[in-house]
Order: sequence, then C-alpha cells, then structure tokens
Amino acid sequence: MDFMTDHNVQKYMEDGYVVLDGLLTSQECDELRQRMTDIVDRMDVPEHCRITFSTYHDEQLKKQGNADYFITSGDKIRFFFEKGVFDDKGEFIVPKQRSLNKVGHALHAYEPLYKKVTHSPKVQGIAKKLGLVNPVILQSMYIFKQPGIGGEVTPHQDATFLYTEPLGRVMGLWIALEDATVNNGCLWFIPGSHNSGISRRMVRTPKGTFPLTDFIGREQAYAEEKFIAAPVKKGGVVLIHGEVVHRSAENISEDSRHVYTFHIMESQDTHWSPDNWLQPTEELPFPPLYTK
Ligand SMILES: O=C(O)CCC(=O)C(=O)O
Repeated sequence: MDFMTDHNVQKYMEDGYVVLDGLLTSQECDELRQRMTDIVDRMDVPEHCRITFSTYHDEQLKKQGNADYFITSGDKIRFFFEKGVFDDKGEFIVPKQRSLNKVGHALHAYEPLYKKVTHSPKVQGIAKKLGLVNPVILQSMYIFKQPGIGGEVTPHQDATFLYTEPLGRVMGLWIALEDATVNNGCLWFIPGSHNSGISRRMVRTPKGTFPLTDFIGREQAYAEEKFIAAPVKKGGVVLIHGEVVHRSAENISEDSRHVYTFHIMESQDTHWSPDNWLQPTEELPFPPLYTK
C-alpha cells in the first residue's frame, strides 16, 4: 500500500495541508539530529554574517553583509540565529547549540543523510501519488524552535517567497524530528486558504540597489480562530501547499522542536520567477526529486 492514501490526498486537496505519521523511524530522526549537532559544533560564522531572525521570514537584512549572507545561501549551508544570542561584540551569550533559529538552504544537496531522506522512496511516493511529473527540490532547512527562545513565525504563504506561474506548483514537506506539540510551537493552518491566491510577494530589488529584497502587497490580517493546530509525532511529516496560510507560535516550553523541511516544485510547465530571492545556480541547479 502507498504511504500516502487516497484519503490523505483528498485531505491535502481540501485543506491545503495534511499530516502523515511515520515517514521516518525514531532512529532516523535521531541520526539527523546528531548530524546537525556535529554541524553546529563545527560552525564558524563571521561576525558580519550573524543574522538574527525576529520571525522566519522577517530577516533583519538591514546590513549589507547580513543581506548578502542570506541571499546567497540557496546553494550553501548557512546559519541563522535567534534574537538576543549575541552580545554587542558578536560573542555568543547562550550555548552555541541553543542559539540557532535555522540552518539553510542546501542540506538536501550537500549533507548525505539529509539528501537520502529527501530522495527516499516514501518521499518520491508522495510526489507520485500527487501526480507530480518532474518535481525538483528548491531548498531545505533545519529549524530548531529552541526551548524558551524559539520565536514565532507569523502567518504567511510559502508562495510569497517561492513564487511560480501558475501558482499551485510548490509544496513543503515538514518533518518532525521530535514531537511537535501545541506547547513547543507546532504549525497552525487555515484549512482551505490555499484556494484564494497570495496576498504578497517577496521580490529581488534591481541589481546594485539596497535592500536586496522587498515586498509587493501586504500580508492580510487573519482571525485567530480560523487557525487549526497540526501537532505531529516524531517522524511524521506535514505536507504544506504553497498557498495555504500557516504560522507557528513561540516556543515557551522547555522542549525543543527540531524539524527538517524542504520544498519541492512541479517543474513541468512551470515558470520559476527570476524575482524570487532563491535562484538555481551553476553550482546547484534545482535537483530532480526522482533520483537517488
Ligand atoms: O517551523 C516553523 O515553525 C515554521 C516553518 C514554516 O512556516 C515554513 O517553513 O514555511
């Protein structure tokens, strides 16, 4: 039997997201977490690149160095921090392992364990079940949601940042490497909100100008009661339609909420916007999903 059932497909189509249990075993989750611990132990981030995030998408890109570090991270493994983790000299005031908001955006290409999960038969099976003909991988991230300081992610649609023509070609896979609960900052969704287009776009500004990105349009205000929590057990995955409105709350619990997430796009008959912050490069064209 397929890992993703017809019922799951129907839920995804109706709601714009669906939770599937058991994509990874507990041991596979622990291996991915251990690998990230090793990467963070060895990380060396120049002072001018120490970017803090007030929310996932609200990058504090006011300094040129920070902005460059972000916008050129699509084909690299780079480090983005929570607020308040550095003193004025840029030295850590919390343990390194507790300082990060996320690592991105090319774990799927350069880290063998992450690459293996991204191209796993179950993931390929999900894409096939959804009828994707030539899916490619756009980006990947490890998100920490640190205990006590993991910041909120405000309501957004992923297509704001990963825009295609037509819309409806992008999907996120968000894999819980630990239980994601209402207490430690699981995702919340507005079911069915993927059917109304997008309200804003993040675009690159003309070459040679600063800041490097800007927004067209505005995020709408969404009524709190429309959001439904989507807790996920360790090893489960949430499929996230590119236009569904979602958010996550601050983590005020004592538990972390680590996830590995990546986005795929149906590349057949799809135009990837050259205005998106993320661009394929010579070093890393968007890799096809249906390979090992
Ligand atoms: O992991 C989170 O808290 C939010 C992630 C998210 O919204 C996204 O990747 O689009």
